[in-house]
Amino acid sequence: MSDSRNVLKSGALTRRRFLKGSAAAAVSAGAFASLAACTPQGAGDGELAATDGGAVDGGTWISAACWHNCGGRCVNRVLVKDGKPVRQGSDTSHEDSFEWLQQRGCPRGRSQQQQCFGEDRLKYPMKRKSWQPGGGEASHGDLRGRDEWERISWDEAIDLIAGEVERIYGTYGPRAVIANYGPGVDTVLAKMGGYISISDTSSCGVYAFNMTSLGLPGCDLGETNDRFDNKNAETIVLMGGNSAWSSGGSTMNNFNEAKDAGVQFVYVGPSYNATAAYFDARWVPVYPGTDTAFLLGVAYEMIQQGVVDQEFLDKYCVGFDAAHMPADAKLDENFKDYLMGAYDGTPKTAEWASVICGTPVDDIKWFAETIGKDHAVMLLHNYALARCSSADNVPQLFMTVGAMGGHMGKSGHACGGAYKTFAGTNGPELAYYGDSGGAWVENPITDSISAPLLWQSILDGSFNSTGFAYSEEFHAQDIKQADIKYLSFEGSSMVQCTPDATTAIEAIRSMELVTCSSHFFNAQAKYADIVLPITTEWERVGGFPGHQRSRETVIVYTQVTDPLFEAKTDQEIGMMLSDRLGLPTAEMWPLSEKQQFFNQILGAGYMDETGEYVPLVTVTQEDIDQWGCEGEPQEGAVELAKFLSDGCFTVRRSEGDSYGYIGYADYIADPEANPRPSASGKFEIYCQYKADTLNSMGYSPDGTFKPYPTYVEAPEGREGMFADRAVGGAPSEYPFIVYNPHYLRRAHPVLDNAPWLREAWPNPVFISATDAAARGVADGDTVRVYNAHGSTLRTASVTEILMPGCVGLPHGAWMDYDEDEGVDRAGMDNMLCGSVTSGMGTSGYNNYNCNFEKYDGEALVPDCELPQRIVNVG
Ligand SMILES: Nc1nc2c(c(=O)[nH]1)N[C@H]1C(S)=C(S)[C@@H](COP(=O)(O)OP(=O)(O)OC[C@H]3O[C@@H](n4cnc5c(=O)[nH]c(N)nc54)[C@H](O)[C@@H]3O)O[C@H]1N2
Ligand SMILES: Nc1nc2c(c(=O)[nH]1)N[C@H]1C(S)=C(S)[C@@H](COP(=O)(O)OP(=O)(O)OC[C@H]3O[C@@H](n4cnc5c(=O)[nH]c(N)nc54)[C@H](O)[C@@H]3O)O[C@H]1N2
Ligand code: SF4
Ligand SMILES: [Mo]
Repeated sequence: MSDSRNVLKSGALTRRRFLKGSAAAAVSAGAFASLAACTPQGAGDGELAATDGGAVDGGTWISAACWHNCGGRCVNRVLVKDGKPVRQGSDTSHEDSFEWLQQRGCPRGRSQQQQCFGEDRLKYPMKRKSWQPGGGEASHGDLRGRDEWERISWDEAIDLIAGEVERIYGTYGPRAVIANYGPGVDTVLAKMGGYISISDTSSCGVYAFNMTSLGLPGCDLGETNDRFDNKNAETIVLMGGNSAWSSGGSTMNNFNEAKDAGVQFVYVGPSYNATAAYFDARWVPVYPGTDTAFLLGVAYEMIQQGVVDQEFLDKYCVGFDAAHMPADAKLDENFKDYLMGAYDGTPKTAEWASVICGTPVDDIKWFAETIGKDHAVMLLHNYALARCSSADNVPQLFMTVGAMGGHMGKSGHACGGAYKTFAGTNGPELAYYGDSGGAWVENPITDSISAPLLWQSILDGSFNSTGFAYSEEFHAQDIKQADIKYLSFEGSSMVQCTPDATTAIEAIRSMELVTCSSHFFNAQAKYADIVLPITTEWERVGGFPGHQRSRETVIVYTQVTDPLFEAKTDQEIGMMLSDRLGLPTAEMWPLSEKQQFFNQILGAGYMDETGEYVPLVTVTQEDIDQWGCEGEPQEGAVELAKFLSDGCFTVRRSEGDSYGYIGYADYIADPEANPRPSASGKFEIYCQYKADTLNSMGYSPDGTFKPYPTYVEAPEGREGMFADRAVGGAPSEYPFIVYNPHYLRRAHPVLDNAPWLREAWPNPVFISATDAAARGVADGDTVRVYNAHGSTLRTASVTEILMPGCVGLPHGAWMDYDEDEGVDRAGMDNMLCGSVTSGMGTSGYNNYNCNFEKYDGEALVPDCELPQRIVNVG
């Protein structure tokens, strides 16, 4: 809430009138977030003007996609009249209650019409004017990002790409290509011999490591409790995270019973954000990237206060103390003795921790007592703390502290991930959709580049290939050569979302070919040579949003309009390119998009009260004939037409129903019969695999990681705030830690261009009142935020709810780089994240250092007053 307050304070809302009928409380925390009706540049008259709140006669409500990677996965519905959207709404399939939650959308979802029908949609295939096929000089690579564009036909576009793909694969081979598992062009590239891909720890940060080696489930999702159990806790700790801003949908509602029951909430992180405020949480401040120091102080104090559940540790864990070591231990050291200072002479006291993490000593001691063995506590972590350099010990230490309190496998207790749609509930999926039956072309090349080193590796001509984040296979440093000539941007925002934007521009300019399929002239398109316009999901046959979804709901969407202008689907593009290259197109895409969707519907199911999975949708022979698809009629819980019109099916819950779930209950009940997936079958507070693997990968000096969790300094981070890295001494050149909250205006960069959202959320940089005063910066001033990696401009939002020493630069703003001045004007986060990594090749977005100053150039105008990026090519 408080972050929103600053948005209000920055003054932009005063100019607005609010849209009648938009859901002001759609961000589930009831943040001030609202959909503003001001029509700045580019919102246009025409179709969109019809949504200004007036009455509508007639029209039909249909379900529509909200498909981007915000994690919300909400129901989105559109009132369509004469083929145009005139209203947007959300879940009306049933009345909302805690038992039967609606999956309501947020203002981003309700602005999707500005994606589909946006004036800035890419309409035709385009070619960068100076680029010519053939490589070398003909590419005029240095003009990428500043060239003019010309319209070309689909035939020309496919001919040009096919010719270049043949030339590049023929001359240099597949190792000259980087792509990222996109569904069309990248599928063709996989068939041509493959490409080097990217290993990115992205969302889950260091939890993208092999968590099973510690005894945790993959990424530590899935072993907290069902939401009906939250009220049984005395205390719920939220470590990092901000569901109110960045989970959307209904996840905050999972805690409503607990909130009403008076459960105490505690928020641990650098800002007292909207989520903390919603729960009236006690704030325990920590600097970004220093959670291990904080938790070590907590662990030490738990021992001092005698609140450790020794019995739990002895029975379910290895490595806490010398008497309980795993069989494969090579080092005669254990966690407890490390805490006591046996190996480095430094006991990890609250006082020791406080210097590093900035948490007051009394807060650390209070926290240790609060989460002790005599209390019912849910320790729920988000992943912001894991998206930090050198945070690789976070998962093991969080688990250790949970085990010290005995907080696993019991009602009212939990220890694990709370993120996106898993925030506040867990257990087996109760509703799901079926398999599409589509084919998958394997990329035969298994080498990958660590995302934070991507652009530098391209320039260096070599990279370290150590396995894939989110897999269970990691290996030792393995330096490979690569002379990259072709970059394919399809379905990911590589330029925007990968660290080191200034190096990205240089690396991209060294290519012979860059292709991009996109809806808009975003950073990927801007720096490409050939741009292919793709349909939005509103122009496709319908589908199910991927990514994580609520355990109780399956969401579906239908087609809103025919494809606009010359946009095509990824599959259509892939098939055209494949045909032109003489590849076996029918093998690669054996099914139509419609049949794939139909298969997903037929395969959809839900869990009935007896625990059986049964078909969800009733499909008749008439339906099958009408769709013109293959399939057998079936009986389900809901008729096809109703399912598609509702946009979802949600399982109705009740207190004490058969769908309840307590994480780790089976292991706690019988550890021998239900071992954890680690080498010892237990929670490994000493994990040999962890240390051996991390130390061998070559991103941190060998020996950095112990088999038990310790505090590891980050390359920048807390120590980087000080000259000579001496904490508490003189400030360094970059004396702040910058972190990147995921922001309400957009999902990553997607929707950053939507006029209503630009108007509603101005995208400031958050600066603490203390630091602002010290630098003479007032709320609303334009500031330059900079470090050794880059420089960006934003309007300051000066706030009391951010720890001094921290700067919050929202994630995902569309890069607007002024090459003459060497400064980005959009507040793009990856300007300040450099080619820095550690541990597992981690993308450590949240603990870079920076500085800021009042900007002496022209003040920024609000983003919503800037013209939209429209390329006029005829
Ligand atoms: N500095 C910094 N960087 C970060 C983060 C941070 O906090 N700070 N966060 C990180 C995190 S957690 C994540 S998950 C990543 C996300 O990084 P990405 O996954 O790269 O980001 P998205 O924008 O979701 O990428 C989707 C892209 O596909 C396009 N698209 C949408 N639909 C379609 C379609 O049907 N077909 C095609 N071809 N394209 C489509 C969208 O326009 C968009 O460009 O960013 C990471 N980067
Ligand atoms: N609106 C919107 N929603 C999104 C997205 C989006 O781009 N926009 N992206 C989606 C994706 S892919 C992801 S991964 C999620 C990310 O969702 P979250 O992980 O919740 O993301 P953040 O917004 O980075 O972090 C939230 C809070 O964590 C705290 N924090 C930051 N660094 C640290 C740290 O080092 N330690 C501790 N203890 N706290 C810290 C800060 O208080 C911050 O407000 O959001 C998803 N939802
Ligand atoms: S939270 Fe995400 S999925 Fe839900 S309506 Fe908003 S943008 Fe769409
Ligand atoms: Mo993410």
